[in-house]
Amino acid sequence: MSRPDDFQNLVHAAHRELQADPGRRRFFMSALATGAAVAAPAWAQAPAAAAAAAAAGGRLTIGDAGRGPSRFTPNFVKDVGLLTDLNRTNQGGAWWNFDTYITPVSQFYIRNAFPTPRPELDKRVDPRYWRLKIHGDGVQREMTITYDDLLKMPSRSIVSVMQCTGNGRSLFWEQEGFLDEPRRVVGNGWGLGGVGQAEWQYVPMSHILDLVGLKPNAKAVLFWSGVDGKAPNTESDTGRPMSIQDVLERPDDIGLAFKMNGEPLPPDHGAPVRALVPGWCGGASTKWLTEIKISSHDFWVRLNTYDHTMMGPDYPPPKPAPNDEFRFVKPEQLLGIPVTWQEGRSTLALPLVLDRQPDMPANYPLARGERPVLRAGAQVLRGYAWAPNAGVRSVDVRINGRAWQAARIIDPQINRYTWVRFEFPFAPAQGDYVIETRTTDRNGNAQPTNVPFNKGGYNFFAIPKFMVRVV
Ligand SMILES: Nc1nc2c(c(=O)[nH]1)N[C@H]1C(S)=C(S)[C@@H](COP(=O)(O)O)O[C@H]1N2
Ligand SMILES: [Mo]
Repeated sequence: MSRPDDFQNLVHAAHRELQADPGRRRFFMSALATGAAVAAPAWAQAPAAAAAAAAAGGRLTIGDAGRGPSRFTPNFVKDVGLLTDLNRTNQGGAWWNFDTYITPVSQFYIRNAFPTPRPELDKRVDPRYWRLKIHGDGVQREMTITYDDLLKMPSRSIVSVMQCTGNGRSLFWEQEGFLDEPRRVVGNGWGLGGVGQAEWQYVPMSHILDLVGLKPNAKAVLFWSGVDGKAPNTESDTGRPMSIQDVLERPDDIGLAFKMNGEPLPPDHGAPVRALVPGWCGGASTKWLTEIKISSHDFWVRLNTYDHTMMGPDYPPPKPAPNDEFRFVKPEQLLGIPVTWQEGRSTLALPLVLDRQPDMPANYPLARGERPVLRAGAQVLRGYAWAPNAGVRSVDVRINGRAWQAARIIDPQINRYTWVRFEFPFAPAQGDYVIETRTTDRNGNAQPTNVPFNKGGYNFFAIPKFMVRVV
């Protein structure tokens, strides 16, 4: 889509100003909304609500936040204007604006440890030079494959949720009060925007394992990037192992993804090739993949020791064996139980009241402590539910602690890894309401009312409480 230069200049100028003075962000939103109404083409026009909000003093409303103006940063390749800014390397989805079954790339959260590697600065992620080394004492034939080799291999497509295990962390603060030592949760304040659903095209591990020939002693598989670091062409400590049993349980579902929603994998999401481990925390789906090591021993790396592990009194860490392989971590850093499968969860397409969390995301549609506002009268509320281990059986909602009522699920569960959308009628009078949503999976596990403390605030799969004000 071509953009008129003057509009883009306006965006860039405003963006530079914003970076110089983040306090001007709100003003910028208003200025842009007003400017856009005058001259910009339809795609660039903020919805009428945005103009109204701008006139009323600048705050974004539920409907227009997340449909904000373009925002470019050197740390990402895509325009992150539709995402909320958590910090330098993390961008959350605007879940209150989600309405599609497949999340478009422009609305898909980015969770990076470091800035996105760019092919123009780092050959290792340029498809012309990209190499994947597959080796280790658990394979019969080591190989190195190119991007063209990969494209010639048989591939499959799967629709699957990708979720950061830290999604929902805000609710550990807001609902469970884990703000102070000894039970203090730390990490990105995702709200509920650390999740999206895409169609992934991938070469299944079943094919890769046939090529290299698995030895009977194979114990673990390490998916390793090693690419994304503090600066281009440095080595990073990012990768994630899984046991060979975990792969052999579903070798056609786990694989090497090279397309997202029908297009070549975008740089911010791991181009040219990432691991895809549907149903597990997103941290297992290593982006910018360059190495697979299959060994007769276990691997310990950042993402299965002191990061992305359940740490706390309820989670005793595993004990390493003498011949295990350690990359960038020491045995004394095995602090918790690595996060794997994601439990059943649900969300409404409404922003959360964020009152207590340490850092408010920039361009969140609500100020600290503010409730979203709905109009009185009959309406339909909608949301998303997922339970990637078993699939979603049902979704219930309740208002102000009254009886649970079944919501209507509107999408088929085409495989266990997909989310489904649900809706239910809501006809409130003026006042304050708490709306709760609860997924029950096909094994009969329902979302609990709370989740015990863990230091990193992972796996918040308790029932979320959405507070609204009806006027
Ligand atoms: N190389 C690399 N792979 C990575 C990460 C990373 O920082 N570097 N982040 C992981 C985490 S924690 C998550 S949740 C997912 C996020 O994928 P997305 O940014 O495509 O949404 O990528 C995973 N793969
Ligand atoms: Mo993550």
